[in-house]
Amino acid sequence: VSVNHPTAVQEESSTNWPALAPDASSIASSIKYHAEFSPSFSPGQLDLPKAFLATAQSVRDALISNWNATYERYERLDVKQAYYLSMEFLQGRALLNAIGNLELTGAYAEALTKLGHNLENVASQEPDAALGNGGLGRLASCFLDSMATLDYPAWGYGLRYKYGLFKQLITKDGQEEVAENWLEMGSPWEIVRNDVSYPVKFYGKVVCDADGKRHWIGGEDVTAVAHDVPIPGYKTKTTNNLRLWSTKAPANDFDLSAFNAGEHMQAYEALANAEKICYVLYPGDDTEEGKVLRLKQQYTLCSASLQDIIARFERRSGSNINWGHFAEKVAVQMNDTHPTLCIPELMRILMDLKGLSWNDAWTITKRTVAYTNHTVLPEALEKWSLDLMQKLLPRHVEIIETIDEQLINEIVSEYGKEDTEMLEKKLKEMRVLENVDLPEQFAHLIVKPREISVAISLQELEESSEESESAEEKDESEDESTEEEKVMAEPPPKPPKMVRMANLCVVGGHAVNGVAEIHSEIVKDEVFNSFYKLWPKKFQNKTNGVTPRRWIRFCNPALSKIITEWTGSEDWVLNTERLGELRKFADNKGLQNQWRSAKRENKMKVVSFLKEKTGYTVSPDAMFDIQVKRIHEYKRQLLNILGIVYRYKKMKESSPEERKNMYASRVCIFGGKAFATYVQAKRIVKFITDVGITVNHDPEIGDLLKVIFVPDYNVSVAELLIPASELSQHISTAGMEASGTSNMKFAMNGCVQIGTLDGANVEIREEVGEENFFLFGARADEISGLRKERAEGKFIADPRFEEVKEFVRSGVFGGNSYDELLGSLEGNEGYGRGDYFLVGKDFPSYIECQEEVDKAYRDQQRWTRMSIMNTAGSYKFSSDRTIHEYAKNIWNIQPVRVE
Ligand code: NBG
Repeated sequence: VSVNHPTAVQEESSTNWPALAPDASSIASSIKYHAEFSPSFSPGQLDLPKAFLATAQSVRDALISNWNATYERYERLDVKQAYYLSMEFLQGRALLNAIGNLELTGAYAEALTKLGHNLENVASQEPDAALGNGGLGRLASCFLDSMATLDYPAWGYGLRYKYGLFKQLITKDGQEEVAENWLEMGSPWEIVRNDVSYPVKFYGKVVCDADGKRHWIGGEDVTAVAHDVPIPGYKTKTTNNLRLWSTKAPANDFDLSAFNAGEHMQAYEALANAEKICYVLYPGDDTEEGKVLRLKQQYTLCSASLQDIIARFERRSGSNINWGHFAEKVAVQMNDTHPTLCIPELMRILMDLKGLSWNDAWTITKRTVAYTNHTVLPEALEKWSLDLMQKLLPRHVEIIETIDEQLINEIVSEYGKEDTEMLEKKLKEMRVLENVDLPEQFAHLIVKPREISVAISLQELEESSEESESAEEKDESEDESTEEEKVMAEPPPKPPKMVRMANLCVVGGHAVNGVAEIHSEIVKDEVFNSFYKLWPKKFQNKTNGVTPRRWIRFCNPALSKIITEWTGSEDWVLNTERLGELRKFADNKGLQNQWRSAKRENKMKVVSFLKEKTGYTVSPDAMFDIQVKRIHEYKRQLLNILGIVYRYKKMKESSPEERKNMYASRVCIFGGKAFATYVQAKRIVKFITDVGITVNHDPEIGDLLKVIFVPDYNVSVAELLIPASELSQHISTAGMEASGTSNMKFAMNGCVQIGTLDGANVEIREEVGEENFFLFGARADEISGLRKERAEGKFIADPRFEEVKEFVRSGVFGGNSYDELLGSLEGNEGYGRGDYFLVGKDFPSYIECQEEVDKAYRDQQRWTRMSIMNTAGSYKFSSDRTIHEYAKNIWNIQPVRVE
């Protein structure tokens, strides 16, 4: 792996900041100034919430001045800019990150001390900006950090949800969700641009004028308003932008006469209707209203962002706009399929508003847009009802239909000469529209359903269709069946017509990438295999990465200090390949001692945190074994907890002496949110907490085993847990986790992993070395065979798996028999999904592997070596490397130094 940073980045340039906040005294004055003149609180005492806000506002001053300089530079040089469109950004807290990147942490700490505060306490006042679910949103945020750090002209575009991801409470009944009002106190980081707003239209109809031009008219309009969040790079003046849209009703939509007539609700109906678009991240979409809202969100993001991008292009072009140059100035990356509407929206604007031909617009769109796939789970590959889309976005549906038609043409010219069966198969699989009849001009190519498909020439085809017509007539004349039989013989209702967003992305984008090597292979070989065969050059891999600033340098100062000392400088924060130098000291006693004491320091923080959040007291001498991620069956928290239950059972069966010899003490920590309507995931949460209640109060077990579910896992909690981790679990069913990114953060922080050969685990294991990774479980290429075997009733469960289930059913954990939960692991498909995620299959190799973990941990020297080797081998997983790859192979953008 070569991680080359442009030379510009290696220069240290940040010594002369604008005179806003260079030293502790002027920072203190700036904070005092903001406490008085940017007030959100009553005058008087500088208490903690106020101190946070005033501190953040003083940082923002520095960010704004850098933001402006960066913006002017891009504007003046008219450079090609990349735009990362994402429905999610999981930013977490910004204060420590911003002052860290500005290299002002020391000065701020000192300034706050002068004001009677402590930086850490002040920083902890900040609510997490959780405008995302998990990996996909956090990846977007890591990317923003790398883009700015590497001086790439690149912006993020997203939505400013009023309520981010819900707050999770853990009660005796499991998870409860509460709205997360992160904007309650206002956000000090956003700058509202009242002068940057665009109309976004829904519903209405399309009319054609005398020249044949299409116009989308009527319907309802909302206004999208820009909120800019400055994104500072590390050790550079470059400060990029995350532009988030909020929606409001157009200026004159308040119905005053209705209000005066006492119809208060009706008076603000339009306002409420517009504002609710950006109310919540992932509104429930089980209802029609929910679906409409979600589609409105997606379209708002695409439409407002593209209008903004196009306006910028036009402005920078001045009087000579050449649309042929658009793709030389603009790259749009779609983070998963959520922003797919970018494709028809760009087409619409170019054709209907800018007057370009279909062909020109299509060429430009394809050269501009690229798509990243983040999942292979079929239920996550978005499809939208064509009828719903037709109502909401009638012009886009016309465009999508034409794209579909073009694609059919291409498929026909590729496969039309082969047998019709093949052609039919390809059309069925590849078309953008699903369950939609072929356009008339193609209808003759395909034999009607239920007729036997045979390779036939056109002439034969005509003959056969004549025959089938006459056969139909004959059927009718001879029809003597009873009414009842007729009803029974009626064809089943037609399946709903859908738009497949992923197919649209693949067709309309010039590049398609997966997010880890194994995932990108699956994308080519399975998910989009037919497209891959048609356009092999489109497909790429971009293994994910995470920012080493937030995920080592700032969240783990103790370890950072040691790395700097042993590698000789702080260079590693930008050039992570320098972490590799730690390898040669992996056995050094001095380094090992320092390493262990840093880990212990971090563990102590978690000990107090757990006490505060859960009431449980845990020992810092025990191994901290962590699984934190969204709760999902494929991520297999159930495998982890069943492994723990098995361990508990065995401990109970042994004498105190045996227990001590066999097992390393462990604190098993879980964290993660279950989607509010995902019942099985919520059962898993409840089960874990139930096990915790029993095990943690068992005096026979004591510190040997503790099971803790940390409530409300988020970015800030991750920043605390990951530096303290010793073992982390990445145990998804092979082939199902596209990449994973926490695995990278854990490795960077010297955490050894137990995992399957899935997602980025594969590459992590390669980099850190097999001997420093605990591998178990079936491989991706075995999974479908294993499922089939299971479905045929050929799977014989390991007795240890039967034993653990039996134990759970016996009622040890509060009298509940967990029928639904355990039922999902049984049977052959059908009932309860027949252990689709193969927990039972991998269980024996998992628990055996865990025994190896215990052995290794008891040899602390060996363990510390493994830990060091994990940090040393993690250099590839910096998002700087990933962003360089996107910049070079997809976006074609160059770094620009802001002087
Ligand atoms: C997630 C995958 C993870 C991956 C992140 C970031 C979605 C749709 N996908 O494995 O499940 O690490 O994306 O790429 O959220």
